[in-house]
Amino acid sequence: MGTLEVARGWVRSSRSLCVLTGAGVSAESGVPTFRGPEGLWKQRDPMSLATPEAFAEDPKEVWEWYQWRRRKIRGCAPNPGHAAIAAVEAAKSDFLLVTQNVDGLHRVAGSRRLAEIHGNIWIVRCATCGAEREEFGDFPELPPRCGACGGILRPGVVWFGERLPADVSDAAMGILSRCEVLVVAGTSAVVAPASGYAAVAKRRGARVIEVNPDETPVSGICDAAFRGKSGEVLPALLG
Ligand code: BJW
Ligand code: ZN
Repeated sequence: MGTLEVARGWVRSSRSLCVLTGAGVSAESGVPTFRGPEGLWKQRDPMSLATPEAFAEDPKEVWEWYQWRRRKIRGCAPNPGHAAIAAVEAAKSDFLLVTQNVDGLHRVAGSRRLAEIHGNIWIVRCATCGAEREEFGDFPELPPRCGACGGILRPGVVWFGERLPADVSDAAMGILSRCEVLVVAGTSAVVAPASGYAAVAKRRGARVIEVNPDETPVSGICDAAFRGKSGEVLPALLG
């Protein structure tokens, strides 16, 4: 297992770097993780709400959950982990941040070369005509309706059983097929396809570094693992 100094050297000397993030990276900003106790809303399991079936059955209830989360996230700011990722991007000619997070905090922190593989909670899309726009405010009535066709708007996120958008999925596979170093931070690594990304990079010889207070299913294939908070470890690792 590499030490922090050794892993920092891998990051520094890499020409091609990929950072894969999950909800843990936003935890220190106050955004509840998906599978942590704070993620529960009215005792409902997020796994049962983040599905097309739940939305088809009760769009108002699913939207109430999203409105609750949008309100929480609105009060949150990026933390030093987000900042460290944005800063290392500037130092690399080949770089991609692949994030499962929908909160938009990476962009607020300054990240520009990023693939939001599970979408973005501030985007709304018409379930009928597909019209899409950014909306940061609250909706007075739920579910919100499309101004163009009157259809029901949905959050611009990827639910269980839905395909990832092809452009971001291709971009992620592209960087995984060429990066020298992959840093995996703040993800439980249980949701496909991102749960397989570390193995894709590792198979072709990339160094894989994990940052997470807990072990995960990908810990076993990592070349280095740092069991701390990303807001503390990432500035030291990427700086
Ligand atoms: C810290 C920290 C700190 C704490 N610092 N770290 C069997 C049945 C049905 C489906 C499947 C199945 N097997 C596989 C599937 C596919 C399914 C899947 O993987 N399911 C598994 C749960 C079993 N995947 C999909 O359906 C995906 N699509 C797909 O596969 O399409 C294929 C297809 C082909 C052909 C036709 C159709 C489809 C889509 C997955 C979409 C996931 N969407 C969500 C919701 C997004 C919208 C929203 O937010 O509401 O994305 S689910 C949720 O999980 C969210 C997250 O991005 C994602 C990952 O979670 P993440 O980020 O890892 O967070 P947590 O909470 O799990 O972990 C936090 C971690 O942080 C922990 O490890 C902590 O230790 C750590 N931490 N504090 C650092 N300070
Ligand atoms: Zn419409």
